[in-house]
Amino acid sequence: MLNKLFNALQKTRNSLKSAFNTVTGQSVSAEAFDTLEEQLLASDLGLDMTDDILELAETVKKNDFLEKVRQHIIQIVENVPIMQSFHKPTVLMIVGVNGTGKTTTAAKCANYFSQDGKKVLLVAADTYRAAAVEQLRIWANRIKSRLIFNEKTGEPSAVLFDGLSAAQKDLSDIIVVDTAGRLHTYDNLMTELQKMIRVVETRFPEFELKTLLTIDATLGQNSLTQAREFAKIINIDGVILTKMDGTAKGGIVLPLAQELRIPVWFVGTGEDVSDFVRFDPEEYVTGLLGNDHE
Ligand SMILES: Nc1nc2c(ncn2[C@@H]2O[C@H](COP(=O)(O)OP(=O)(O)OP(=O)(O)O)[C@@H](O)[C@H]2O)c(=O)[nH]1
Ligand SMILES: [Mg+2]
Repeated sequence: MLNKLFNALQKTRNSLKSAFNTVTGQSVSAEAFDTLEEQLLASDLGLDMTDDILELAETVKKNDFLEKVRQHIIQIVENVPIMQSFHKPTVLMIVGVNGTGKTTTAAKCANYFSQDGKKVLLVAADTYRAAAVEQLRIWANRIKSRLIFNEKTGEPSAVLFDGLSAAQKDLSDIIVVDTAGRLHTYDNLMTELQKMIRVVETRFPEFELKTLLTIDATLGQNSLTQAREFAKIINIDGVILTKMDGTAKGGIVLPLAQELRIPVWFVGTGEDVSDFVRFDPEEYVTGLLGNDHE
């Protein structure tokens, strides 16, 4: 488990390492601080964290610097509550911008919880994209999960209703709902999302609802804007960071925690259904800064 996150953070780790090397050498010039600032921003650590680290670099002796940075980052990440275990049947509604990885993530979530011994049901509530149901059906077959879909309707709330009715009957523990991609500016699609949320809350109060936003880690600051805007319209319980493999922008967790106070629940580390790890603050910091054995 540790290896997947650690490997996915390799590029970010390398770029941070070279950034920190600029200020831990013998003589530290003003240019070195500028370079450090640029590199921290490029890793998407966010403005607040970048300022904090620059301040540490100026005030702390070089031997203590990395340890102080580590402690500071752990403190920020640990301040945000992580995913709790569920005590009653729970609906995980996967929402987000087009192409950020919702359908793949829905399958990954279903697989994760079913391997955890939960009874899982998938609901294909993206009624917009023609191939969306088929894509989820392939995943559902592969992970042997029950899937509720209705290709005859253009009403996501109707599919959701069917899905939750089925979940009630077969006593599912976790219901994972795939939804259509949308930008926060698509008013009608955002209204529709609010309607889906109401369906769960008013018609199926026995289910807990958790709304999870998929964020494409490769998009860096743009993703942060997306999260901020979504959070203004609907309640976001957690983020799933997708495509963490292959990006040097793995610092994105920090502004999410520090500025938006939205916890990261899971991290996607590849295209396979098993490329999915539960977010753990300490593992994350080790992935970001390396460990002593490196
Ligand atoms: N490398 C990598 N690729 C990923 C990851 N998650 C998703 N992808 C890829 O990203 C692409 C888009 O994924 P989808 O799951 O279809 O995204 P979506 O948000 O459902 O897209 P729309 O339904 O069109 O909005 C696919 O090619 C996935 O294989 C990940 O963690 N790592
Ligand atoms: Mg999709």
